[in-house]
Amino acid sequence: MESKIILALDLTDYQKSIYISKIISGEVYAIKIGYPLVLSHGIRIVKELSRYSKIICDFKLADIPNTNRIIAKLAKENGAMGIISHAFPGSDSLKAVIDEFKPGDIYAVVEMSHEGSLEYIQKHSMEMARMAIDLGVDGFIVPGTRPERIKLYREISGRIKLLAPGIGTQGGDPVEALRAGADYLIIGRSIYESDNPLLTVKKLNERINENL
Ligand code: NUP
Repeated sequence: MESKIILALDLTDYQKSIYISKIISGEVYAIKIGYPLVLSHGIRIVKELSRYSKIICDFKLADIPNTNRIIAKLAKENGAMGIISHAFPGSDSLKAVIDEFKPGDIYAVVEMSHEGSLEYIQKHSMEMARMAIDLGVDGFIVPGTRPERIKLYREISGRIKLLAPGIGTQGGDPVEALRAGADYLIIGRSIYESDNPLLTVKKLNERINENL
């Protein structure tokens, strides 16, 4: 069975990131990289890691359409298969990402996993989700820390994939998030900071397969 796990590789160490990507790629659906790795080693790290795994660029695009477009183009040119964009800057900004990055997968952040997400983002999350569906995104980032919210997104999302971060270190439970309707789990520290990342992922995959 295909793994439900997307490894969040928030490292700055080059050797460690290559090593973990190599050993873990066969056990995860994709690897998500963001500013820690790209600011440390440049956008070429996307190309390099895409030799081992599908890469999702977590750039949380939140700019005017033109700037979003330029960044989406860089991610695409360097081999990313997916990109994460914020929805809150509005439909024109998100549409710019979609137009530039297709046929790659575009995932829109509609609600975040941390506490601060309740202050502003969550208040408009359903509106943002509907806007993103209308524009044709492929998936949403939904909070793995709040399974009851994942259920709501599942109800309105149809074919749209739900990717849930916040599992493990932030307190979310993998099986609960998947039962609530998540398609994939984004997991970082509880894998790459463990003593044996490969064994940790294998055990997670086993637990998921046994409980779904
Ligand atoms: O709402 C979000 N929460 C979140 O943790 C949206 C995200 N993109 N993330 C990212 O998921 C976060 O930046 C990190 O890369 C990963 C979770 O990592 P960890 O808490 O499992 O270490």
